[in-house]
Amino acid sequence: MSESLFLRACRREPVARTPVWMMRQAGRYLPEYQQIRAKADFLTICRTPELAAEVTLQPVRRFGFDAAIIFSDILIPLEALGFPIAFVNDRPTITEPVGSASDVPEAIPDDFEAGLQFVYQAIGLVCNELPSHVPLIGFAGAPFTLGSYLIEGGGSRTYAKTKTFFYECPEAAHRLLGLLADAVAVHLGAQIRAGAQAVQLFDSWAGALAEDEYRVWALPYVRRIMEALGPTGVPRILYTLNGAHLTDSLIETGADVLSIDWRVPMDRACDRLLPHVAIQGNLDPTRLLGGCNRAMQEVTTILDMVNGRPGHIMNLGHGVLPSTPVENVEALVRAVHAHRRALDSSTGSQRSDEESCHVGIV
Ligand code: 1CP
Repeated sequence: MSESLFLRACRREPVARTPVWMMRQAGRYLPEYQQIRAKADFLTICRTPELAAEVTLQPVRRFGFDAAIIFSDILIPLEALGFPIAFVNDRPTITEPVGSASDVPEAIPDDFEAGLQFVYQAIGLVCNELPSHVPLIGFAGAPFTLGSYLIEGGGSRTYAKTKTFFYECPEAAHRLLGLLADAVAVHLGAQIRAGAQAVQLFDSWAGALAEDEYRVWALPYVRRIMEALGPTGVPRILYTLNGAHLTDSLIETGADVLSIDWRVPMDRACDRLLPHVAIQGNLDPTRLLGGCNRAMQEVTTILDMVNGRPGHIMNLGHGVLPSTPVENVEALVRAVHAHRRALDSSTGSQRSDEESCHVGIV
């Protein structure tokens, strides 16, 4: 398994070609996911190990990605912490949000891990099926992002309730974030024991924080999780949307890989980050909405900017959009593979423009 391109890139070791996978690679843009989804709602798929395992494997089979990510959701562990979740019009909702200091649980429930067994079982099933060179990524939400869902009761544009809670009840807010950090460390540790060979922490909404606030409300808790997982030796990936202003702090978290969005060009990101961490990213998911030649060109532009430096994993800057044409995802993977061939044949960074959009992935 040490031969996995993905794991080698996470460790900034040289690779024969850039590994590629996509955030939200299992999901609504895939017809085979839609077929399962027509018979089972989203939470049922998450809670049924056989279904979760099947949808995890679908994109790996179809596209030949270099990593799988377990099908679940960042909100799933919140239920095991005592906060029921529901999807209303496809948007996540916390039915009993945190509104006051007394709503913050005193401790992680004794049956927290037991309540998440379906995730660990799904991981076991996936690991039995994956080819040996394709590792499985486990994941969880980071404390700020999870805390914002708990306090807002769902998604938010301004995080007004979250920030009000932070400012008015700072002691309870820190207690909540600490509890979430410990729970996430337990959940990720259990995923690793079940077979996950890398973990990704999604701090999707932490980009809403100015750097001084990030250092108070996010950094200590992300670092606590990274430190707890350090002894496992598995690569720890940290994703932050809109996080370019947080770069110094993100490096300080102790993550092995920073997953970045598209707002900073890849050549500049490489110069700044590669001395410290590996980089995952950074194609804007909306750039997969045009034709497939365009998708391939966008990928080639990013790979040219990396210019063969070790420590890059090709990915999107945020999750794939449900309206993305499947052919464009095929084109993305093909462009990454073609870039290797271009390098192999010493033709510099020229890609094979003549490759048709309709050739399947092998
Ligand atoms: O079928 C459906 O209707 C459900 C759509 C869906 C899917 C496929 C949701 C609802 N979650 C997921 C799966 C999911 N979520 C994965 C699976 C593995 C994969 O990548 O293939 C992962 C890693 C997540 C992580 C997740 N969930 C994040 C972090 C990443 C990100 O997108 O920023 C967040 C914020 C969530 C919450 C969530 N779950 C679902 C939705 C629509 C949302 C976002 C809601 C919002 O904007 O607040």
